[in-house]
Amino acid sequence: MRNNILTYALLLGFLLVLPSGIWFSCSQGVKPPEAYGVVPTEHQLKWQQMEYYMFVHFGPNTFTEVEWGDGKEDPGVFNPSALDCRQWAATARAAGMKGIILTAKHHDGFCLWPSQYSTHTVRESGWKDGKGDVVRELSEACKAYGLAFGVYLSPWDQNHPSYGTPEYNEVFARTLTEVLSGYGPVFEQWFDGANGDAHKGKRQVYDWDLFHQTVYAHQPQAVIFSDVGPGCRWMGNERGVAGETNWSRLHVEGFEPGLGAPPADTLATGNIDGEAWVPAETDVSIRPGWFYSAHTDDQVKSVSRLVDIYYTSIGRNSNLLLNVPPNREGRIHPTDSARLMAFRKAIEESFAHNLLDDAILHAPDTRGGAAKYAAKNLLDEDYDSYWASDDEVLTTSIEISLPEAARFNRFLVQEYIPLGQRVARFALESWDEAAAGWNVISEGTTIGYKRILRFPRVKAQKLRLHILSALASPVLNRIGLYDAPDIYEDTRQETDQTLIKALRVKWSIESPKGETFKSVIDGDAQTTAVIRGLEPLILNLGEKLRLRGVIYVPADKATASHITRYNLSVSLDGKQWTKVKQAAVFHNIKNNPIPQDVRFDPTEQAQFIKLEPLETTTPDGDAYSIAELSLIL
Ligand code: FUL
Repeated sequence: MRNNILTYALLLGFLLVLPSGIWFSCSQGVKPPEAYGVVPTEHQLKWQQMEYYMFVHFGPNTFTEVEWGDGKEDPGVFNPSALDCRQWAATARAAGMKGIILTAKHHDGFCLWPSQYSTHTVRESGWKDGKGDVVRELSEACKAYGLAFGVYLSPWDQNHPSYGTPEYNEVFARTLTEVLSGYGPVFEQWFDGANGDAHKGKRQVYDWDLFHQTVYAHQPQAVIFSDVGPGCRWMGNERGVAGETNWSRLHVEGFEPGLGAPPADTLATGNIDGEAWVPAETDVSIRPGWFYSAHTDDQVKSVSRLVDIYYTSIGRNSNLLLNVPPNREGRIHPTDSARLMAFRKAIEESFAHNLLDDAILHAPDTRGGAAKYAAKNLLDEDYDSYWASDDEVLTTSIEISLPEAARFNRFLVQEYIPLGQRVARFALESWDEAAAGWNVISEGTTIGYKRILRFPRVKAQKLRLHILSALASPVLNRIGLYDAPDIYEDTRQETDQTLIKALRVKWSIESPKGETFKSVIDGDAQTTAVIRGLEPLILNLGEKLRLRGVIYVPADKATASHITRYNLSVSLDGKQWTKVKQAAVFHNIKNNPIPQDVRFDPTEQAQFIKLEPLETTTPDGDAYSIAELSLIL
């Protein structure tokens, strides 16, 4: 009897406990998806979540108006009259940026702090009687404004006497140590791969392992930027356009920054099966060049251009590092700052209201049917809650019902990247009641941390996110649907261009002979001439003019052969020439093929212009390309 009672009690207990036990195992027993491939470190994830921060190019070039100083400048040229790093920080903060990266040392070797390893620094300048330190002022301003601080240090150094010898690696490591141990936390260390001296035989073999160890010894959390990471990578151009397909994985074995980097188009897209997690960072300047020049005050990028850049960078799984160069006073120019505020406003208005807030989501393939992985997680603010499907599911969809039909023109989707990047192709579709079928509104390839699709406004009530191809079961943590307002604005003044258009009718190309070369003066930068044998280009203006300069517009392609070194002459009669530039250089033209202003002392009168190329970006090539030749009057 005693036994019976015991058995009875046990059975009852079992029956009472069992149902809740079963329920418990259903919800908790569904294992989370395993990570796919390489994944970001905790620091890379935090970095990616910053999304948008400021680049500051400042130094002697600000005063000499060149893009690449040669290190022979008198340090005295650096003399900002009213340097105000707090104004930079306040501007960045108000623009919605999360940090600032400063060119503490550019290719001219000039250090914006009084480095003990150089004699070409703020200490040697007249600024603040040689007692100033821009790195100190900016790092403190960043702290005060709640911004992260980052450092750009160019390995290429045209000033340091040891450059080109193994000793330079030690010098550079000590220089790094100085900056990384003396100014508080650094979120990103930027290593520029550019080396304009490489072809002249002055080639430094960099000790990258030493440089990386030095960074991590002092700033273990710092994300290291270079063409190939290891923390984040250059995305291959300076136009602000990341690959539409953009994997955060990259093949890095056998590559190194600079000349040993993968091709630009690989950097733009990453590698689907890359063995390292090296997400893209899009660096682009708000002005045509990286350093301030008063001549570009009317060429600050328009709001719509900046908004385009937002979509081709942050909207394509890349962070955006937007360069805003301070002027000779040492302040950000009001035009740049007004543009930044309008840009922020345009983006905030675009994403102010997620039309999915009240939507009902239905995901048939939710992982194990478990609440933990339900589609509603796509709409909350918690980064770590996500929707996932079962492991074997590689194509699936999430149906979306809006409370009523709505108009929209943007779709945002995020993968939960701590578990890797998985989706290879997806589409946003709307239900067509009449045809009883789904219509594609827009589609994309990779998603990654964040992907935004932009398309003409449509109206719909029932939609679906269709995952068409994935490398592993999709894991998404956010989706959004928005109706971004259209942008109306007036852009740069066209006065000069109108005048040139009127003058251009009289122009002709004297040399080389041939119809195809007319494209150089057709006013259309999309049409490009390729001139063989490095033959000089001679332009006849058809009348005598007072000239202040010439503009060389290179072909808008990194693969084209651009002129890097040239002579420029002017003439009254096409016979007697006066050289206004001799062996002059177009800096950084390979990576940033923007129109190149060649300014000279105004000529009395000139009717002929001769551009004589001496070297091109393809050093052994014997041809150069040119989209347009124009005038500065
Ligand atoms: C390039 C440099 O050569 C430019 O001057 C600029 O600093 C840009 C951000 O990177 O490689």
